[in-house]
Amino acid sequence: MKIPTLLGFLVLLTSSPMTNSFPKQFNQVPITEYHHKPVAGSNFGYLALAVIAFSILFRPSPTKPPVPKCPSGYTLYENVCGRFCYRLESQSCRSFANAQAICKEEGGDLLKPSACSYPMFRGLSRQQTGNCEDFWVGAFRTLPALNYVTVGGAALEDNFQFWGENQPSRTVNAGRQQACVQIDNGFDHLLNDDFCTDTVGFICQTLL
Ligand SMILES: [Ca+2]
Ligand SMILES: [Ca+2]
Repeated sequence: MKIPTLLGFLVLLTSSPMTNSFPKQFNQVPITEYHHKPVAGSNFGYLALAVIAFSILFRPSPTKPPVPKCPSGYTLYENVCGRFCYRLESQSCRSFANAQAICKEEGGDLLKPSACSYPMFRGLSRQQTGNCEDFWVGAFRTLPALNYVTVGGAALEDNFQFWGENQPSRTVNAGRQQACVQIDNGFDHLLNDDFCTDTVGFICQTLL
């Protein structure tokens, strides 16, 4: 219903009643009495109708889902690959353990590697011009085990397609001691297992 139409309807409802107050024996009622004679109960009914009409017109719109809110310094990541918040640190380079501790203090953990979202984070890492060129992500192995696991405890597939050339190097000489995974500038921003004590950048992730 259009606003002018509704307002007209409401004015009609809340004005002095006419139909119910029309005397059955019109000729027997003085003009002055006709104009001022109240009719018990009719105004209350009209008021109730007006309230109903207002409640229909001004009823609250359906509640919209709350806008996701990321922690300060974090950016919302949202597409078919997932929905979470992330923060890439490129100024303050840290060891794997220190980087993970910072992410946990901020309510999350290091970014869990995902084949679906990796291209975006690879591109983001490539754009960085800060102090740190490589970036820890949430995958590691506990020596002397050879299998990498993610921060969620799930296995990082050996066929993860974003390992750098000849990586992981866990079975090759010095590579045996490389147990933490990073996006490595030296490998075209693909994954490399490196020494956990190296100080590099890192990517934190918090779930919504
Ligand atoms: Ca490196
Ligand atoms: Ca390596």
